[in-house]
Amino acid sequence: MRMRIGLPIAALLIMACARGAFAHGEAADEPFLKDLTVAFYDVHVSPTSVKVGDPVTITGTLKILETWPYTLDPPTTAYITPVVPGPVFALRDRTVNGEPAFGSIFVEKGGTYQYKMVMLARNPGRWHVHPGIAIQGTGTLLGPGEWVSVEPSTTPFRYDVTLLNGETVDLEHYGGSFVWWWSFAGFVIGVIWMVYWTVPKRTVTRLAVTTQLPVNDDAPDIGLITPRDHMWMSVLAGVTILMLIGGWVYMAAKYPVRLPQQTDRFAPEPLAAGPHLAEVRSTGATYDDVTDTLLINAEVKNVASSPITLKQYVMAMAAFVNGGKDDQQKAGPSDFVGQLAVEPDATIAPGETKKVTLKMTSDIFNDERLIPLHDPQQLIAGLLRFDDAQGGQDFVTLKSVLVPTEFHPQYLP
Ligand SMILES: [Cu+2]
Repeated sequence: MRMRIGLPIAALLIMACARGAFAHGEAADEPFLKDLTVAFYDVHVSPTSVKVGDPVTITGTLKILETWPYTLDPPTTAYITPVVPGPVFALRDRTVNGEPAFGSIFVEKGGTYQYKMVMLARNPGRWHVHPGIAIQGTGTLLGPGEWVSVEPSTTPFRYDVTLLNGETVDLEHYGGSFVWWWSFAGFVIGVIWMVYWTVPKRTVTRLAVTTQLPVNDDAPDIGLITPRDHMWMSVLAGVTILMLIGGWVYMAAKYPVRLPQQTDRFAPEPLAAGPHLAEVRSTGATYDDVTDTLLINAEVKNVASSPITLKQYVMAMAAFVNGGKDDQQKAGPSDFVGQLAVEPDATIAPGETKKVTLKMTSDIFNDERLIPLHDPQQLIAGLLRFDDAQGGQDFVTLKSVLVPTEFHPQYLP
């Protein structure tokens, strides 16, 4: 009885206290699940203002880091996907490393995947659009998000595809009413069965009695299951079998040309490797939770034949840029791009080894929960981007042990 009152009160309290939800829970994953698994960079979503039926393109690159945690299943099968709140867009085309990728792909630790996804705006609204990679055994890991507003259109949404026989159909409505009514017919049979056994009968309302009976006892002496019940259940089973046979005959007659559903899985060809520019060793990182400042100390060795500069640090969905506004815009959606200060900020000569400190101050560390503050393994990982004078780029994975230095008062005992 107490539960009956308590639960609604608890529900009301939760509803009253809950604040408006931002986006779709992208901060929910543990820091290690974001930092050590996949780094997303060069993400672009455009255009950010469209009408229903218009295309929106997501481009970018992701790397499955060598630091993939041993506590997770190794990454093998995955698909790269737009992550949006429900079916508000329809995916039209997707390529990975230049090849059309209709479904899942085979991936590996250390693999770099450049993707392009074109989707059509389906529902009006303002939607947060991310690229993501769904990895079997792990779940979907998110890249940075961009807001896209979709205005209504005067023409209703269509998704035309050409079939093997040359006919063009609109997938948005194709077979829609048949699927609806056919499923409904199956549902009705189920409802009749359920009502039959629960409303006029006492099978459920007198559980105390019925649970005492052995499984195969019809208990005709107390009128639990009568020969009449057997007859009606046979009728329901018969109708179900007739529906199945009817369905098969209808399909064979109406759609004589059929092809089994296709799966197309492949391991994308690796991208052409750029020049290898640097070797990096971490000498520790600290995070100050009061000022939201991440410091990473590293030793960088230039292994190229020309001077190199450290331009960017990418961690999970965030990119920190050592450069001006233009460089920041190129790095990804502005909510997920921050400033990177490199100390000393000088080019590193060929063969030279230099100690550098990377300093980043941003709300995103807290907002996206990127920093492990109370974990059994205080590790972060990301990609360092080095540029050489010839326009070459090299992304080097860097794993650092992180020590929190200052705690918010709320964390202190
Ligand atoms: Cu989002």
